[in-house]
Amino acid sequence: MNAPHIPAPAGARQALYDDMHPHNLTPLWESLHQLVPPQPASPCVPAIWRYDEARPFLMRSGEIITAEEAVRRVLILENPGLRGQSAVTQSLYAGLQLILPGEVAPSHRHAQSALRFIIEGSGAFTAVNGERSTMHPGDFILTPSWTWHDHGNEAPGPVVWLDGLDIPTVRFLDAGFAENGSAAQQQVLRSEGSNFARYGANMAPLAHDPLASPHGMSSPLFSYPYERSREALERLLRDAPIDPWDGVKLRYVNPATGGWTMPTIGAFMQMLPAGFAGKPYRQTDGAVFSVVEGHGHAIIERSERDGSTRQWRLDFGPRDHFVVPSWHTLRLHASDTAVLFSFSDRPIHSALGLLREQRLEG
Ligand code: 1HN
Repeated sequence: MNAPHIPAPAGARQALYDDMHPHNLTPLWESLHQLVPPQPASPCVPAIWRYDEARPFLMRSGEIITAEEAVRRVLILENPGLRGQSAVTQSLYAGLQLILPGEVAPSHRHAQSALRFIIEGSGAFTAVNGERSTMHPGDFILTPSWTWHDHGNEAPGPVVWLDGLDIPTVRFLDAGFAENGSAAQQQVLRSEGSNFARYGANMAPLAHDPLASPHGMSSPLFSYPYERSREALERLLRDAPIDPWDGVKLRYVNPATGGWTMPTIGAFMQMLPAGFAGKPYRQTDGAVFSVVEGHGHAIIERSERDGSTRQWRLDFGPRDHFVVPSWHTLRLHASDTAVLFSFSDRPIHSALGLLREQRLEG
């Protein structure tokens, strides 16, 4: 839809707007073109959080508040275009969480789905519905909607991870519920690794009923170790053709269905060979990237309605985070072999028939 020029309201028009305003009525024709834009015009903007800059603030937060007092000691990665909304994109939340030796982040559950991606340190754990999973850098851990979860650190050093949640989506739907556990830590009901033994070996229990799963619509496998993901990517990088847009990119799956790991958040890991200069692509799902290994840069472009283009260059290294908003063109470059974790709202776009993707030659 092109925006025809509608002059500023005057005379009888403005009088009508003023008179009906107290009756909660407003004219569609003044906002139609914003409501139905010809292409996504996100208020979300490309941004990067360099770990070297964020880490000192995180460690300072460790000196002024305990994990228990904070409930979750997290610095929110707030999109510069969405300040005050606790949002990294219009639909997603991201934060960096710190847990110090001996600390506990108490047990609770909520309608929001969460993922953890481990950034620094080893030996803390997340417990999900009575089973602990020890954290190592690069591990991907789920706490699906309405599952009990708490975190603890029995290791000698600080542990930091990236939290990804669907908070803005659940807020938009007014579907948020939450409950605190009766004790700070859940009782351990199963030995560590039992969910991996059941679902992580390309096999599944005969009796698995996805509809009766305590993980609901999410994967019953809740911890995806980095070494397994990395090994797969490294092998494909060596032995298979490299995708000109993505390098080698895989999505994390629910092994019981082959679908997404959670209904609202999709997660991915990719490896880019040294010297990779990716072709440009854009997609409707806005994505958050966490750099695991290697260095490179992202060229992000946004085409404005007046035909002009804005461009960002984000130089990244290990433990940096950056966000690529919906329908922004992304080109990835790697100077040395790079591994990138990312998550987005792709399952929502896909389920609603709204997913669009363009792979460009540029
Ligand atoms: C939450 O439960 C966690 O469990 C982290 O670690 C961040 C942000 C908002 C609401 C709940 C966690 C969160 C959160």
